[in-house]
Amino acid sequence: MRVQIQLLLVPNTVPRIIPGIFGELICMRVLVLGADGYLGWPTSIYLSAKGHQVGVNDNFARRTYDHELGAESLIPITTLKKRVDTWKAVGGGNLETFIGDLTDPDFTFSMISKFEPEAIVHFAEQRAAPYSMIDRAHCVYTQVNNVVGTLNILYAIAEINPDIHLVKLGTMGEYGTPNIDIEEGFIEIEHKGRKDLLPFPKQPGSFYHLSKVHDSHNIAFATKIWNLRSTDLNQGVVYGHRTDETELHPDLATRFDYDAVFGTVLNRFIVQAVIGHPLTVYGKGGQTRGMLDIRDTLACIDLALSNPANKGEYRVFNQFTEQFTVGEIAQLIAKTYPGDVQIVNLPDPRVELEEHYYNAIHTKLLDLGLQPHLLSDTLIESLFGVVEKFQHLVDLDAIKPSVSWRATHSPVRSTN
Ligand code: NAD
Ligand code: USQ
Repeated sequence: MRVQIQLLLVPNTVPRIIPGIFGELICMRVLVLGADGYLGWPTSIYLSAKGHQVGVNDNFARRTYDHELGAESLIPITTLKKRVDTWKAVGGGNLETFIGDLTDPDFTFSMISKFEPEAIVHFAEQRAAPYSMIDRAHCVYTQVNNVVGTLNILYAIAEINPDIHLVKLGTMGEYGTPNIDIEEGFIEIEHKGRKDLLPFPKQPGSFYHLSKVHDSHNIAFATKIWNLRSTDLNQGVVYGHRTDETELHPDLATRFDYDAVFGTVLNRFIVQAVIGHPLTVYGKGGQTRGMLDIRDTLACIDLALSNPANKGEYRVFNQFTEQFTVGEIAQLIAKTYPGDVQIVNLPDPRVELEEHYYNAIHTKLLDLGLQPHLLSDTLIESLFGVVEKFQHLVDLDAIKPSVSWRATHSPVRSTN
């Protein structure tokens, strides 16, 4: 099935059967943008292990935010060069590397011309909601970086090869928390006796989430006018750290953030439980989010690549496996951790509904064959183990929420 579809996607391509370290597969040329990040790195080596020819791009913006915020990944990570060399040394294959900024149109065009991808996986954006809410400059940076980078990619695809399948990381937060079920991208509306299938209304909760909405509109429009192929993956909050490939060598580890700006909620609560810090539930803790294990991020990307969008098709998948309230996550972690765990309800630094209806449909990836890793005691226990190993590196100052949605100048750590 997978083979037939890929041959249909690129009719002039000679099938290349390559032995990957985890089996054999028809090989595609896949360019991963944002490949030095939390999700981009494990995705790159996962696709390489599957036998694809993988190109990797990053401009190290994420490492620069660490310097700015005085924060860093709890689990030490090596440089991209070292990661790429290590991957080759463990038998994982060559990753052609392109260092550069996607907001530079000439760089983006020449990278895509040179690598000649059949598919592009686009992770390369500023992805922290709190970072985008620090002040005017961080808001503008986030929106320019994300929206302009994506526009440059769309133009390059249209000019170089409109057959390239763009797989773009969006976010469930584009929808916000409406008082109705959230559909997968589109909703049928009947208005004054007429019906249409329209984009689901977007009510995002930060300037970062808004940048993803702007991207989605730009991708949908470009796909329509230039007859492109695109998949918008509205992903929920990701947790976890280990993948089959990162486990092969310590230098292949991906980052694990726990600070109040870049750390996502479950990863943060794991660190807090291990170091004996109260779990920082913002507000009432009734905020509900779709979530997924990092291994399912890789599986979803794989499914999207193997089942490409048709010519002229802009499609949306809601990419998460389970939904939880923040309070439920805190309770689950408190119950699972062998030691004593306190939970505090802090004043919510964000402007968001602290209790709300939430039911998001997420069937399209399951229909394509996704077999979710559901959040289990075993997974939580394994995360405790990883974090315990590095707990001596935790910076307590990084845990307290430092960015308020209400202030136009938030007291981030660098300006304290
Ligand atoms: P990350 O910050 O760890 O990785 C993003 C990478 O993109 C970084 O290495 C950064 O240096 C790079 N980058 C940023 N701007 C760039 C530019 N202009 N040119 C080149 N490289 C650039 O983020 P992540 O957690 O790996 O998330 C990846 C994507 O997935 C993001 O688009 C994010 O919005 C989306 N997403 C993440 C999560 C999550 O929980 N982590 C959830 C939903 C969606
Ligand atoms: N929260 C707490 N305590 C904390 C941290 C967070 O209660 O210590 C709450 C937040 O207020 C929010 C929820 O947990 O209600 C999720 O926050 P988060 O920081 O884990 O996730 P979020 O800001 O939504 O962003 C993350 C990623 C982003 C991605 C998004 C998916 O950083 O890139 O787009 O998850 S989603 O949430 O579906 O939009």
